[in-house]
Amino acid sequence: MWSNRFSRRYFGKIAASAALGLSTGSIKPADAQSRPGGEKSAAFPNDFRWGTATSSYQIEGAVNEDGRGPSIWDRFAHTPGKIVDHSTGDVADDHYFRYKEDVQLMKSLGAKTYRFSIAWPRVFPEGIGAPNPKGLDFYNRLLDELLANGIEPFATLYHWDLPQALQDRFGGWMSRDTSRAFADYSAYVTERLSDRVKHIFTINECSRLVQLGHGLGYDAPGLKLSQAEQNQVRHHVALGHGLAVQAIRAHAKAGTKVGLAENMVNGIPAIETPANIRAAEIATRELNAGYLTVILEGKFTDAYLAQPDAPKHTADDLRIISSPIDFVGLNVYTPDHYVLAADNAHGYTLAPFPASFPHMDASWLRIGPEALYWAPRHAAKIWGVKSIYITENGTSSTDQPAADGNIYDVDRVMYLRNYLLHLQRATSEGVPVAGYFLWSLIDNFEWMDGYQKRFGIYHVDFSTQRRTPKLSASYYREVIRRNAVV
Ligand code: PNW
Repeated sequence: MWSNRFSRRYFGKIAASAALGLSTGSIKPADAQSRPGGEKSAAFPNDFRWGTATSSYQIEGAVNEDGRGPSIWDRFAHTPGKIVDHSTGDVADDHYFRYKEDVQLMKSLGAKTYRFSIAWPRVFPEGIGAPNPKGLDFYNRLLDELLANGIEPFATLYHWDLPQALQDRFGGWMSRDTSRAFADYSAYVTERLSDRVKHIFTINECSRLVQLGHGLGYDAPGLKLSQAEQNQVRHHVALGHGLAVQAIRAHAKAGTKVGLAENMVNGIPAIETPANIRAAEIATRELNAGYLTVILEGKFTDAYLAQPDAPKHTADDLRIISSPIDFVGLNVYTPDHYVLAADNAHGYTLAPFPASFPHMDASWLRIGPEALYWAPRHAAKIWGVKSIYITENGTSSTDQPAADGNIYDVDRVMYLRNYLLHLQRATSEGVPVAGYFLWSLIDNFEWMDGYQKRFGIYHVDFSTQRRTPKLSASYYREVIRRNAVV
């Protein structure tokens, strides 16, 4: 279902490439011995951080608890026809009440880190104005539980659950009032939690929230805006990110690091030749012009600016947007484009995908393990990023308990093994990847797909809330134990 949606969003908005001022990293050739089983050669750096990831609306439930206000996802999920199985996140994984049990699931994997998101409408039910300390208290409890169990928290401030009041009052991200409100919320949370959270991500996946939320209408708030309006939304999200970075720096306890988590559009050399690698770098920089490129370079590309739909902005906006960050998080699921060098104005062409290209259970989830090599390598090479986290990677599967009660999700294990091999290639060549967060710890509310798509390495029976480890949980435990691809 998503294959058409996702491919449509990427084709057709390819603009001319621009002059390049790229920094080069210190990237060494691949270790030819990198294979699973060869424990030493398939190893990750000693201090590599393994974890899992979730987000607030997808797991917490408890939408009316302790003064939480409604979010745009409550409104959207309750609108008939938006979610394939007519479900909502009202209960989801009931994590709000079962977080202690869920922390034990992480502990049993041997994971030392966890990426979760904070629900803005729990903290500011109206988005701005009076805070709701009872809402923030949930995260105080969660942090204390994580730290008591030796798990380092990584917090995302915005994983799409915008307070509905801001949508109603300002038109949400269509207005820079929302960017400013996001900074105020970020300051409030940082002030109170950064004694325990040392890594903060501002916004999760600007790319999807613009395209699916404001272009195609498949995600909340379900808008179908013009290209110019979408570019303006993207600009306000980037501005919100920059203002939040400044607010976090101003309010954080010493040692707090800040970054973002983005599903960067990832161009992969169709055949690994120097010319195609160069073309893939040019394409990747251009295809991320409105967000990652402007954040990391402080300016839009010439081609992005030359289009009639370019966002309205000021020089001051660009200065704020490009406030220095400490790390970049990359959500990597698919090979977005295979790229070839071309003698045209762009310097590259994007190969169309044959209908036979393989995919996982979700039809948008094309299998291209090398995506997990190229995404961090591009970030390091194109922008000189010095610290990278893979903030999401994983797959859904039709996994169900077998007759013996076990869940043999061998397709997910196959997917993870192959993607991790390519991540290991990256770290062995010196690409600075510091950690990996598997999406997801538990099956959860998969946005428009409701509970029909299961991304967890723990199965959840949503009628009983019982969690059961899948084979992939055993696989991941072994990867973490050996610090190597297994
Ligand atoms: C991510 N793509 O979305 C989200 O951050 C998660 O909340 C979600 O549950 C997870 O992936 C699985 O769908 C995606 O470009 C964004 O193909 C973009 C893509 C895929 C997933």
